[in-house]
Amino acid sequence: ATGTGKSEYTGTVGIETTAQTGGGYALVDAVRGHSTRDARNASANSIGATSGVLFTDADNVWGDGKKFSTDRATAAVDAHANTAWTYDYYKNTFGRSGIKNDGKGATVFVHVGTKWDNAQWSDACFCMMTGDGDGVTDPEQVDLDTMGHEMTHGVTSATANLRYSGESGGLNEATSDIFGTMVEWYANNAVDTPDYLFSDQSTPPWLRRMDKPSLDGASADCWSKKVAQLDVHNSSGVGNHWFYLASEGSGAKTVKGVAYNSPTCNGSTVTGIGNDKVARIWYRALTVYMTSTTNYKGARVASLSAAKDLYGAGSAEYNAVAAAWSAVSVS
Ligand code: ASN
Ligand code: ZN
Ligand code: CA
Repeated sequence: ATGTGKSEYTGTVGIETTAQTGGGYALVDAVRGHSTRDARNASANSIGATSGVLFTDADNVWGDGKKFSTDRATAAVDAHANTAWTYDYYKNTFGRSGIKNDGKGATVFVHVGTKWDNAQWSDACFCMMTGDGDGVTDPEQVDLDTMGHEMTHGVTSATANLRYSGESGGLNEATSDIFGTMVEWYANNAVDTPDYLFSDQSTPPWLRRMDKPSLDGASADCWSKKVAQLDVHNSSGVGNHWFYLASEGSGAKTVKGVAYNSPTCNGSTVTGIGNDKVARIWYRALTVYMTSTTNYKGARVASLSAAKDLYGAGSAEYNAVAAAWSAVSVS
């Protein structure tokens, strides 16, 4: 069935629901396999696949469209719809049927914890968990790039399985930021104006950005030996910066109304090839060439192997990938 969702970030949206025997509807997307549950404020570390309660509704009209809503279904509308966008991005771009490519959907939890200003993926429950934000400036953490980021952690686990520490951890995080961003570009203005800002709707003005990651005060723009010591959400900066440079090129540029200014670390000028191609290259690198211990040097090799497969050695695409890695000091 198709329900009407009054989302907090996207206005009124169609959502895939399931009619229940005995009447009413459940927040189960039978097309993509995910279901959305109210964690009832249980903490993230206590949640299992069947924690909380499945959202149900009598008339298939869900939520009230407000941020920080007292209607608990509102955040569920965004989480449910944005998980569907993410599934569709992987399916329609790469032919991937869900996180494990087996057609099965994850469980999605909203209202995790109390004022938990975060979201996460768990392999253990095959579930995504989202909190309600800080209750002041940050609303519920259910916007599209956030859901894309968390679901991508599941995809990474099921493929390269990049270990979540050191440089491989930074690559794991960058992969989630890259595909979280690409889901936003895939959905286009149906959800939000696409950008290279991460978590800009739920953590305004943004939590991380890809043109110059160091603008967040902690992320790395350029590779150095020190990068492995950073938190994985900051060593990701090198990979995010590479992705931006390979996509859009270096220097100042306004894209869909947002002003970016991406410096290179080696004084070079990089010309971008567009984020669709870079994402294709990264997906192939992730699913064919990277392993749990891949570091930044290895990611350069993996993405060049992928670019060679897709576009040929010495192609403009291959050369842009190489130039962007050199521009973030990975050679
Ligand atoms: N939002 C964070 C992430 O997905 C959560 C965490 O670090 N556990 O990376
Ligand atoms: Zn993450
Ligand atoms: Ca964004």
